[in-house]
Amino acid sequence: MSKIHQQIQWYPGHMVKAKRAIEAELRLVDILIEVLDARAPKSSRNPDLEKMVGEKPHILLLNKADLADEVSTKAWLKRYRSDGYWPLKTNAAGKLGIKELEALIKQSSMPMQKRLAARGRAMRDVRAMIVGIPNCGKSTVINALTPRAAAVTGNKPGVTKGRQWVKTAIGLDLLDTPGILWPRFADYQTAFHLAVIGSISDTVFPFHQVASELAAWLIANAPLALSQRYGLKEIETEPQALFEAIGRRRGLLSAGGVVRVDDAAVLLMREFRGGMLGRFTLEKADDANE
Ligand SMILES: Nc1nc2c(ncn2[C@@H]2O[C@H](COP(=O)(O)OP(=O)(O)OP(=O)(O)O)[C@@H](O)[C@H]2O)c(=O)[nH]1
Ligand SMILES: [Mg+2]
Repeated sequence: MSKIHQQIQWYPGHMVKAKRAIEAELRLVDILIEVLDARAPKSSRNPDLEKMVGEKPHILLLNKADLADEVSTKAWLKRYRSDGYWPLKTNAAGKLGIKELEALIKQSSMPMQKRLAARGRAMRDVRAMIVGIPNCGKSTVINALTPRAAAVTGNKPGVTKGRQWVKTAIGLDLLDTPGILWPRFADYQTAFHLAVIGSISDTVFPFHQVASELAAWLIANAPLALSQRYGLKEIETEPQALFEAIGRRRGLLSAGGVVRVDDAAVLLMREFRGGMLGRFTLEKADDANE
């Protein structure tokens, strides 16, 4: 844990730079679209943005909603709506919620258009920027909003390096920006959640530690899903014992018949991330008081 804290210390300088860039870009746009990961709606949000956005509409996309628990997603939408945001759930990869997003962009930018009209000026394309932590689906959202594949996607943090404007068919100009990291990253639980959803690389939060934390979380919160997925009659109470049980069930054995625990950990993580154990949200909306 202390090692992780040390490594996390490395990020603030990085963050300050990203923050300045976003501040400058925010001046160019009418609305902000912040992409969250619906599995961690609190940890994947950047609290600094709130002040930076000012009066501009701030859309919060609970993306990857297909992997999150539906009841939790509903609770988060309600909470964020009551906090004054424009929240919406999406599954950008499956192109679900995109029509709703287009409607929300139009709706939230109406006051801006009305102000233009009041000054005798014509309606113009809405300018928006998409921000979010690494791997939350920013490029996929942009692709879903544009007729042709316009932004490069990839399932590892930090794929988008450059910056580009993307024109859409619905009178919207989008600015694609690189993902930014949560400044309260120094909080262990936040770092763990971000690591599980694939926003923090293994060099910052060692894989075996993330897998152990995830195993502990599943043992406490979803024992039934574990027993169903891996055909376990009893659920172990320790992560290492759980990896052994999973490894044995899946035949992950070395030549001497010893369970390959590390491979079992990789399997659990991959299957969790792929939604094979079910749909889970790591954070509860009513715990979100800051
Ligand atoms: N299941 C699911 N996967 C998604 C969804 N949206 C995006 N993905 C996947 O998540 C991965 C990351 O998506 P990207 O669009 O590249 O994410 P990004 O935020 O642009 O990532 P960086 O540019 O690296 O910061 C890809 O494998 C996508 O296919 C979604 O709604 N549901
Ligand atoms: Mg990207």
